[in-house]
Amino acid sequence: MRLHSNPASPFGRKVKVAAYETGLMDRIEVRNVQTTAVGPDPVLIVDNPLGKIPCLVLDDGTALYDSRVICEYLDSLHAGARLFPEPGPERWAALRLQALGDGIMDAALLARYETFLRPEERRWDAWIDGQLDKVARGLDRLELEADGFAERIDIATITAACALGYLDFRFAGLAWRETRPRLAAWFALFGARASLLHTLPPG
Ligand SMILES: N[C@@H](CCC(=O)N[C@@H](CS)C(=O)NCC(=O)O)C(=O)O
Repeated sequence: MRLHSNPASPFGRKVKVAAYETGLMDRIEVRNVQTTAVGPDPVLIVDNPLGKIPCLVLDDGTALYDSRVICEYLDSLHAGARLFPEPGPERWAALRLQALGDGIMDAALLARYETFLRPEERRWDAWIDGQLDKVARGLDRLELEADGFAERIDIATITAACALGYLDFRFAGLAWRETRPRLAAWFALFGARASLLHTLPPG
């Protein structure tokens, strides 16, 4: 299988962590891509018309996106403990936490694009602040739930860890740990897993 991704992409990292945790990473060849809304990668858009990473191309040419679909697909390929719980209350809880982690990454990415991509004279500070407020509220919610993360390796904890890793990578100044000690303690342990260490964003 071929994965369009980028070492800096938190959603790409989520898929790679899921692949490591399910023992499937050695079946995936990664194609590193630079892609933005204003400069989509020409090869990627053949597989994903949205021009977004991650996108997984199966051996028969079928393209899967986005990270939620790819992670669930990978989870269907292995015989170990499931990343996605069976249908029922646990599954809804895990999917909701996945959406929370994805939402933190979406908001952080939009804030990043606004400063990194958008020409300075067109920047809108209130909009950046609004995205970072979403990040802060999302983190507060994760802090409330962090006690339930211990020992869990599933799509909820993988997504939360990738969101926190992205904040450390691009928004170190947020100092999110200062007011979220339980989340910080959990991430110190979870972030030391081999799957997370193998997929660290570029230093
Ligand atoms: N919902 C998507 C989000 C993917 C996403 O936003 N990827 C970013 C990079 S981390 C991207 O490809 N941005 C390029 C663009 O917005 O055109 C997922 O879960 O995979």
